[in-house]
Amino acid sequence: MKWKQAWFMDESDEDPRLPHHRNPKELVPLDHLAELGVLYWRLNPKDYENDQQLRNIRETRGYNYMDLLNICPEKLENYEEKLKNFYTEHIHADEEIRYCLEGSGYFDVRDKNDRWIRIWIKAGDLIILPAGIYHRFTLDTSNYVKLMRLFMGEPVWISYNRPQEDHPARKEYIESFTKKVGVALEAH
Ligand code: KMT
Ligand code: NI
Repeated sequence: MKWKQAWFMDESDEDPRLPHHRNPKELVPLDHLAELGVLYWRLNPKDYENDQQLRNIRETRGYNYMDLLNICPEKLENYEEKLKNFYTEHIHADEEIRYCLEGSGYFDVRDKNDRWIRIWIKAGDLIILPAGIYHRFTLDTSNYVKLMRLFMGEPVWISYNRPQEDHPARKEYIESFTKKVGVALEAH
């Protein structure tokens, strides 16, 4: 599938729910995201309770925990405060796994040069952010998303706001790049 759903963001402080494309647009290919450790699957969100593909991903990666999160004022307690926290740049000690079942929204992740990449998530998109990557989330102008949250074992939802350069997960994430470069050099 051609990846048309990620782009480098402009730095304007307009409404975060707007796309924030640069002018001209700078799309980001899927393999660039994979280099950052961001993984992506396109699934069928209609019958997610019986989806074999989802089952396989969950089994392979050990995601035994699952819950659903409706992000709209009627269904989410402390809606404004939660949205504010989601959009504050942070990391986690574990992967962040989100599967969009309805609606849409933006995950922003920092690349190796500290630029924001905006990833547009719609129904059927499952995304995994690695532990230690700086990121944030906002709704788009549709103002609604229904997400499945997956986790390995007992879920931990603690966010560590930037700066976190001494956090073990951050250090490990940064090290994972250096290691990969090391391996690539040895292979030559
Ligand atoms: C988080 O940690 O929950 C986020 O980064 C927000 C995305 S899911 C609403
Ligand atoms: Ni997060």
